[in-house]
Amino acid sequence: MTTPAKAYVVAGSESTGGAGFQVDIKTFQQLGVYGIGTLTCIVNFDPNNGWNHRFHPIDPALVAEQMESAMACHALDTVKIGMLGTPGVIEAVSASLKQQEWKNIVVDPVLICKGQEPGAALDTDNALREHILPLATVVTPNVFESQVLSGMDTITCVDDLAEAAKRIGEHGVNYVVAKGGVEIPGNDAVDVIWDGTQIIETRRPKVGNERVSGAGCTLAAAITAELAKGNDIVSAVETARDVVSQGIVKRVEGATPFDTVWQGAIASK
Ligand code: PXL
Repeated sequence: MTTPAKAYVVAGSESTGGAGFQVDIKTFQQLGVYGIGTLTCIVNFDPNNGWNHRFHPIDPALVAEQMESAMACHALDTVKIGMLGTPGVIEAVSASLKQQEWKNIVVDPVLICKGQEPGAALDTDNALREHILPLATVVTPNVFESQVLSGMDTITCVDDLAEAAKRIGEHGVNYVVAKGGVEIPGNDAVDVIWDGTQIIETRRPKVGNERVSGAGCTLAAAITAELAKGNDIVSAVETARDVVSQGIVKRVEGATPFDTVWQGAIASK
């Protein structure tokens, strides 16, 4: 018998394999963690229409049923929440999560998916803030999401990012990992961790200036896997950044206009 650490993900499928659920499960496996997953929606990029997102929600009752199976089968204490897609799914996921105790709830606050109605997206943002963020122990916003969640008008430097992280922390999240990515000028991609008392900066040299698909999903999934193994947040983020940096160096090309992260680049841990 084998007893690996287990991590659970509740997220959407992105059918080219470059983001979402597929990335989460690949990342868990690469880091030696047994992955369990629940699908919330399906996103199919359209090759005949500029690779625009075709978004298909999954019935909230079907999401709840998947969560029932997963949570009954495995003693889980660590979960990543990725794209949820609709207010109905958000409410179902929140209700299911509340049926047990969790040590780590890592929320990647995927706010906008192209192809969704702006009005629907706003409802979804509000539902995420109301039902999911209060449950989060870790949240991993990119610059845009940090702006929206902190209410700041602009984030143009690392000090702004740190301020946004502190403000998001006021919502009761234990750890905010605010990602600067390629958005903030400088040679390094800087992320900041707010732990409720201090800001910890983490840096990696930028690998070009192009956004690579799946970087955010990979980062949050790797943090989740490392927390599932019992590691602390700072070492989890550092390992996750190595997974992403090396995965971008060895990125994978497809017919889409952007490359995607290769989760297999880092040696299995
Ligand atoms: O990268 C954000 C993301 C997350 N989850 C799903 C997605 C995307 C972006 O396309 O499709 C399912």
